[in-house]
Amino acid sequence: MKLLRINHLGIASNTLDDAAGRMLKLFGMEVEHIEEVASQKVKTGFYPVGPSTLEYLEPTDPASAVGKFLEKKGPGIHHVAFEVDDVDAAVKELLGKGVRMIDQTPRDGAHGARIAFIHPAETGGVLMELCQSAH
Ligand code: CMX
Repeated sequence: MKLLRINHLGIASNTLDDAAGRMLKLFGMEVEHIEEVASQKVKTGFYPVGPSTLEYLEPTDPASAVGKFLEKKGPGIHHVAFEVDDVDAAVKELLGKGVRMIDQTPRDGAHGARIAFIHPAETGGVLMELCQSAH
């Protein structure tokens, strides 16, 4: 597979309002898009930065992946997402190498993307996402 770019960095935040206040104060940036990903029990707020994006994540349930992360580690970088042109092929390639995937098949993410997570135990402690954009 070829990693095309860093599509986004996911940042865990207690609330999207808190993130919005910081982005406005620091960089004069307003949120471009807010979307709830019900399957992940998370609300996302997107801030484009050149060819990439910051994706703030607010848990809608403390027992969700982001809720547990916040409880354990506090706010901060949660995952890095790489753009690929064929996420199905990329996941098959990794499974073929015996890599521990959180998602054995890609699933729907925010912005109509199809995504799959690699377990952080495989990556040196960073949660990595493969992402195929809708456009
Ligand atoms: N980055 C790095 N390590 C992480 C992590 C993260 N974001 N989240 C958890 N971990 C680590 C923990 O520190 C822990 O490590 P140790 O065993 O060394 O202590 C280990 O993973 C297990 O952590 P846990 O708190 O017991 O959590 P779970 O095993 O229940 O789940 C994980 C961990 C990564 C499998 C789970 O968070 C997951 O499935 N994540 C993928 C989905 C996701 O994150 N969704 C939110 C974003 C959705 C979106 O952007 O659309």
